Amino acid sequence: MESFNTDDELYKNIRKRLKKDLDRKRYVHTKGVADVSLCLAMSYGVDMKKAYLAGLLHDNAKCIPTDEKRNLCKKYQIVLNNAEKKNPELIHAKLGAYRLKDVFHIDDEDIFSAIACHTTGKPKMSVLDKILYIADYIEPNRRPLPMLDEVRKMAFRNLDQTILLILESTLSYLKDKNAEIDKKTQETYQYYKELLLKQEEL
Ligand code: DGI
Ligand code: FE
Ligand code: FE
Repeated sequence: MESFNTDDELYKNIRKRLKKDLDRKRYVHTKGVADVSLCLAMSYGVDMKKAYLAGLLHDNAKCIPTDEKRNLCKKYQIVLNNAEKKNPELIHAKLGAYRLKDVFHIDDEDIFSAIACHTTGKPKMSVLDKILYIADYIEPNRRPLPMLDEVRKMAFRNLDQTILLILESTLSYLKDKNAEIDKKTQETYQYYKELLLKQEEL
């Protein structure tokens, strides 16, 4: 097995850069997500290095001012959908994925995918995609969210069931707020609901 150590220069340099680019709260959240991604990777047999990097880097674009986010999307030729145009808080996922190679010199399709879909999810997520999506929700420093205790317990038992719980909770939160629901969020919910129903029928 390839050696892994969170004290390697690679991770130290990334943390140093993130500490500069993110506000204090976001930096603490980021370290929480990286640690939980690592635990889930151990539990589900995923590459620890990829899981730790995905966790560390998932919100790398979060604290960029909105106008600059839009300019950077043009630079990377990122096409924004309607929900992203109306809700700029969604942009940091795709933008963060494109900055991986350019800013952090990480060229890895699996990490790119996990970061690009970490806010909305997507149908047919890889195990790494699921781990990051879940770690973002359950990391220890998150403010109390609905169903958090159940979601935390489920995370180490069944990834798909956990994804569905998180999506249910997110959709009901967004509906309460009257926020525009990204097509991807709705599609992901539908996909995992049907998948779990089919599994129950077996
Ligand atoms: O970046 P984080 O705060 O750690 O978490 P995140 O990347 O999941 O982003 C969370 C925000 O994104 C939260 O304010 C809810 C919002 N969000 C998630 N799905 C949708 C959404 N917002 C809209 N408008 N539509 C969605 O489908
Ligand atoms: Fe995020
Ligand atoms: Fe996050």
